[in-house]
Amino acid sequence: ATRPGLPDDTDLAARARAALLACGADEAALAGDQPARTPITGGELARVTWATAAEVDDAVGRAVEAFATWRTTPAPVRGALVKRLGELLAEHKDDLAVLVSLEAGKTTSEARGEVQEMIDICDLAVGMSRQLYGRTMPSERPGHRLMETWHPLGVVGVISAFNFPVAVWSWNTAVALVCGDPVIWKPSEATPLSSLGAAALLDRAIADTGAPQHVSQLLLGGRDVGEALVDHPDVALLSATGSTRMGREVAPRVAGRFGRYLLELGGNNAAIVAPSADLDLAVRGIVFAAAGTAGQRCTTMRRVIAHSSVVDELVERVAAAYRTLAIGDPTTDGVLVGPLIGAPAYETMTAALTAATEQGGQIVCGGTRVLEDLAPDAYYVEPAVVRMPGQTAIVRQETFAPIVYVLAYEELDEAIALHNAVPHGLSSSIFTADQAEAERFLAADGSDCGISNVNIGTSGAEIGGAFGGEKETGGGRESGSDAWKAYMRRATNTVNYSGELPLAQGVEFA
Ligand code: UN1
Repeated sequence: ATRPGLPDDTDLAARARAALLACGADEAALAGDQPARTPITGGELARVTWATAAEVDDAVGRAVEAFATWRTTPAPVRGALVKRLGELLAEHKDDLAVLVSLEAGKTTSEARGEVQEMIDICDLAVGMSRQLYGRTMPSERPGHRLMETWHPLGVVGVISAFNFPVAVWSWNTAVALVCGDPVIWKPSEATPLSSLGAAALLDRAIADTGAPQHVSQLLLGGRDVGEALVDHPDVALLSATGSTRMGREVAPRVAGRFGRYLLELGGNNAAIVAPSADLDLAVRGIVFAAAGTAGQRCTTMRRVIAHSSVVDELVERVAAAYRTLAIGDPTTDGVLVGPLIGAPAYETMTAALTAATEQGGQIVCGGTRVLEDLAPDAYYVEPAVVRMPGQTAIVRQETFAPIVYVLAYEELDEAIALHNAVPHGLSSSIFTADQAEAERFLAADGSDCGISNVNIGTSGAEIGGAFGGEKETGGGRESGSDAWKAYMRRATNTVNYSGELPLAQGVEFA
């Protein structure tokens, strides 16, 4: 049925199919029995085939075989594959963005931004393919050279979440590939078509550059497939993005087999708004970071800690901006807030708002479900602003929905203490015109997060820096800077060209 204000399911399914085929995905991939849904209406887009846990072993076997060739392929030649992937992503930016919008519910601009992030990491990884530097250090022995070499690590398993259905895979994959590692990808159950589209582009790049076919494999499937990757002894690095609860299960299982893991878990990201802050800037930064992506980024701003001299005005202005946000079909021009991913997300949000009220909070605006009459199976909500009397239990928790809690402070020390008094440590920011305050926030006794910003919000990090966080965020780092080291193994080499055999530390053995 046609729903005024929301597209109909047949139209969405047709758009998904066209985008997927344009990316080069095989039509046979759509002949499965597992429904792929869109949060825009709750309707079905297509049916896909899931792998079973038993197939994971075969996939890992194929990846191990590909590794034998790939690890000795010169890194700049590996870079050529990633360069081709970047070109194809640029060519099919809109196709892939359509799939991301339809499956994750992102606005067209945000979905294109996600694909741009993929193109960016490809560019960075191509450059890295001619770097991957080891160091040389002075040996204490004459006629000796001491150095380190970075070698490919092995098979990388990537488990990704619905909210960045393709970018997170690309951060891992572009870097892993130049580092010489084959990748097996288990995406979120909620976003199979986006992953089929992205994987099809990489398959094309592999064919175009003559790289080994199985340096990239996609396994759609449920929890059992993810678990089989976690437990497989030949998966050298398991990179997982998702909830802290998931990470708590994954980490000990991978560590138990002495595998490596890289975790990108939740966040309870906050901004401190100081008395000197430019409030225009702060309001815009807060609205994008708190309400954008319908509050479903791991970097979403979930707390604002504002000085008592500005908190009332700030809340008023943020609430006024919230009331103008267009909520609805994220593929329509002008809409800024799309749907939540599904019913459980909506229930969690409602429960959090109830708890916040019980804990003394006051809902300033938002929290109401909208468009229910048009699409009973879709979950659109007005982003909420909640004033809290203190940092109560619900405020310390991550709720993956557009709720921002506002607290007041008097002294910066108190604000920083509140800021850090949550289990997660992903992203953070301070809005201030006072340089000393900004430096204090970035210092060792300031924000305890992996990402700390000044005068911008918590979300929307660029790929050039290392991305990730501390504490219950899991400690992993992906993307830029030296995050590539997680995908390689280091060998320390001592080369003796002296013709003698002096022992280190002055040891005599004769
Ligand atoms: C995520 O939400 O899982 O910093 C990743 C950002 C994006 C990545 C978010 N570049 O908001």
